[in-house]
Amino acid sequence: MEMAATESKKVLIVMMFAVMLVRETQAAKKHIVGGSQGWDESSDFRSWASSQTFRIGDQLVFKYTPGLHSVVELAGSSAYDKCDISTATDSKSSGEDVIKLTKPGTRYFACGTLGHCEGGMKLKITTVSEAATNASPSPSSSDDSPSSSMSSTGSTHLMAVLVMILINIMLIRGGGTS
Ligand SMILES: [Cu+2]
Repeated sequence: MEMAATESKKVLIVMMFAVMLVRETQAAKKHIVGGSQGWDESSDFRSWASSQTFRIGDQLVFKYTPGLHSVVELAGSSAYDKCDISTATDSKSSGEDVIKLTKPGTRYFACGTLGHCEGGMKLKITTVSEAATNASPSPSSSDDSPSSSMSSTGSTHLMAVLVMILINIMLIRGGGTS
């Protein structure tokens, strides 16, 4: 009886860890726009955006030297294509601007400094709904190797399977000892 009790305690602890890990993989992420280069003219925002998965609850963080750049949110795709900053719906200039992604859909950002948007400082991101992320997203084309797309969704699935196995073990042991 004592053996069984400590054994199921161990299983419980492992299970709690597994649940925490699953939670961790689904937790909100902070996306540093442009990666290590940040919100800068030298960054390639198109390829950066395609390397990320934006989920509801995630945050965009624009890091730059205040005064040199700014962040404006544009109304739509035509303003984005034309770099029409006059349509800006929101403007930020702190140098570390945080934008929360609250709903699915596409959002458009640009630098408010004259000429910078035309020079490539613009960003288009699409936030996916939670349901869409579970059904493995297919980020566009070339640089998406099968192994990299497997790693995030794969580990989440693995953890889910592990939790199921552990729950089964618990139930079997519980049924056997009582
Ligand atoms: Cu700029």
